[in-house]
Order: sequence, then C-alpha cells, then structure tokens
Amino acid sequence: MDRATFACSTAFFRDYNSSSQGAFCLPGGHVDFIEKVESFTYSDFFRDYLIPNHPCIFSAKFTEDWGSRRNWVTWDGKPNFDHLLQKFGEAVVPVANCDVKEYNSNPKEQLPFKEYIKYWKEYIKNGYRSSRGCLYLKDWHLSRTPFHADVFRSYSWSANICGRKKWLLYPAGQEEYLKDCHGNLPFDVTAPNLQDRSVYPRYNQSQPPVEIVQEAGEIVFIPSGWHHQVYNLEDTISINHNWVNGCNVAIMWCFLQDELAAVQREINEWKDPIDDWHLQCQLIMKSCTGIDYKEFYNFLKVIAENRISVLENGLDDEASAKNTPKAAISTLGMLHAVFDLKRTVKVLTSLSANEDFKKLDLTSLSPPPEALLHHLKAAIDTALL
Ligand SMILES: O=C(O)CCC(=O)C(=O)O
Ligand SMILES: [Fe+2]
Repeated sequence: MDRATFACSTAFFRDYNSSSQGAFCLPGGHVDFIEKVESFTYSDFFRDYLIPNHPCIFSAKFTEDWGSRRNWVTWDGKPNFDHLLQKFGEAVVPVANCDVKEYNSNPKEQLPFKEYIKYWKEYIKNGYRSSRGCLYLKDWHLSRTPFHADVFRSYSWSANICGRKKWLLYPAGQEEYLKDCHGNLPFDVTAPNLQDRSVYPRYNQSQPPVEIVQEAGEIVFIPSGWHHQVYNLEDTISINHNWVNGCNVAIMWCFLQDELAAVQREINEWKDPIDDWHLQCQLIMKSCTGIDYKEFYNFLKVIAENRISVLENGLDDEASAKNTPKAAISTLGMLHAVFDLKRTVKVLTSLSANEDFKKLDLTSLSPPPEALLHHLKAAIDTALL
C-alpha cells in the first residue's frame, strides 16, 4: 500500500466514522471492468473497491498464467475431467443437492471425487438431467448458489477457471426489503412469490439487482455484506476466496452483534429461569454463525499479533521464503499493517466495552483485552514515528 492510499483510507474512516459501508450506492448499477494488469495496483484496488465496498470484475488477463487455467481445462474450454481425476480422484468432496431445499440451503453429502466426476459426465451426456437430481460440488460449484451473503460478511473473489456464471448482486442493506413477513430471506430471489405483498411486504421498495455475467478467466470481486445469487450458465469450475481485513472487520463485528441480538430475541423469555443465559446465547450463536464473542476476540488477536510482528521485526528470510501469512502482509506493506492495526484497535475497543462481552468469563483470554489494546496502540505509535 502506498502513502497516498494509506492517508485517504485513514481519512475515510476518521471522517465518516463509519462501521458499515452499506449506504453507498453504485451509480446506475454499473460495475467497473478492470482490463489491464500492468496499470492496476493493489493500492488502486484498495482505494477504489475495498474501501468504498464496491464490486468489480477483473479481465481474464489476470488469470492467464494460472496453472489451473491451463491444466484443468481442455483446448475447447471445458473441464478437463481426465486431469482432474488424476489430480483429485481419491479426494472426498462435499456435494449439495440443488433440487432439495433445506432451510435456506441445500442438503450435503460426502462423495469420492471420482464418483462425482462420473455423475457429472453422465449428467452432461443426459442433457443436464439425472435421477439423482442436480448435484453441486461445494467450493467447485456446479449449478447455483442460493441467495446469501458470505461468511461473517467477508469479502470474496471468485475466478472462473472455465465456464460462465451469472451473478445477481444486492448492495448491503437491500436485503432488508427482501425479507418476508417473518424476517426470513428468500431461497431464490427471482421466485414469483416475492411479488406477493402479503408475504414480502417491502419487496416493491427494493432496487433491482446488479447483474453480472462473468466469462471464463474473469474474477468477480464481491463486497462485504452484499447478498448474491449465482447461476452457472455452463459447466463451470471456479476458485473462490473469502477474506477480512481492516476495511471490513467492523462490518464483521456489526454482523456478530446483530446475530447475538437475534439469538437473544429468540430466547428472551428464558432470561430469568436460565442462570447462564448469556453463555447459552453465545453457544447458540456459535452453532448458528460459526463463531462466538470470545473466538472473535482471538480472531482479532491473531490478526493483530501478525501485523505487530511484521512491524516490530520486519520480515526474516525464512518467513519470506515460505508462503506464510506474515509474508503475505509484508508483501502488502507496512502501511497496510498499520491500517489494519488501527481498524483493529477501533473494533477491539468496541468489543471490550460491549455489555454482552463483559458478562462473559474473560479470565481465559490471554493476553487480556486491555493488555492487547495497549500493545497494539504502542506498535502503531512506534510505526508512525
Ligand atoms: O460460484 C458460486 O456458485 C458461488 C460463489 C459465491 O457465492 C462467492 O464467491 O461468494
Ligand atoms: Fe458467496
């Protein structure tokens, strides 16, 4: 990250004091297409997309030298089943059945990869039909992903190794208009019953989704908290990655507070009879969301300590030779580490002051939150000297 990007990113959070960037709109639903690799830097990406939380598409030039684009794909752009079998045949993979709805997802089973490929070949031969339904290999998505926002409201990028996808994107906050009268989001945002005012009372106030068709080789960037639904328009293999950094860690914290509040509302009537009601709320939250407040503290701690160690010790040869997280943040630069630390201080301060967090037994946290905060602030001050 360069100095100018550091300055404007720090100013962004200082001036707007914004923990959620959901209010930002895309002019005319337009999504930028980034054509050239040479003239686009990480600082450009940070300033123009991560900070304002806007989507973008990277051209196929960004992936043309990826091994997966050469080896996983046949000359005519189809999945190279022989190569994939040779490479991953023995793996056991999670497979979802897209034809069956279970809550707001699809039921999953574990299958050997080679069995999945056999199914996929037969499915194609049969005109994209099978008595087993439409099976979906999770992480190498086959058909359609139901309407969702990503885990912990993280950012994601998704690169098409081969095939094409259609994305329907709703800017953060729009999901409020897509909820039914019980507060549940639809499984399929294109279903005709969304027009039914008695079921989806606010649907007519929602903006139409931003629609993207992603071609082979292109990478789509999905901002934090943007709900989306995805269709594979042909046989498609994609690589996806989720991440959180200083720009969206406050969005993650807001999301966790909303999740806990939802649990508390659900079991509010048991508040008095249950002694350890607050602990029970954390347990339920963890089983629904995958993380509780103490784990979130540890998540912040790991990120902070990684950044601090880069600032304090720089990068030794051993760390840079290996593909470690320390090497990764160091590639992004010291200023990125400082930026992430400043945002972590903000979120950690809010977590430490949070009444629900304070009610938990925090003696197991090491170091205690105040000590970690102190260490973080000292590391920032030294770095900025
Ligand atoms: O490709 C898909 O089916 C889903 C991808 C997705 O939801 C994501 O990358 O966030
Ligand atoms: Fe997603």
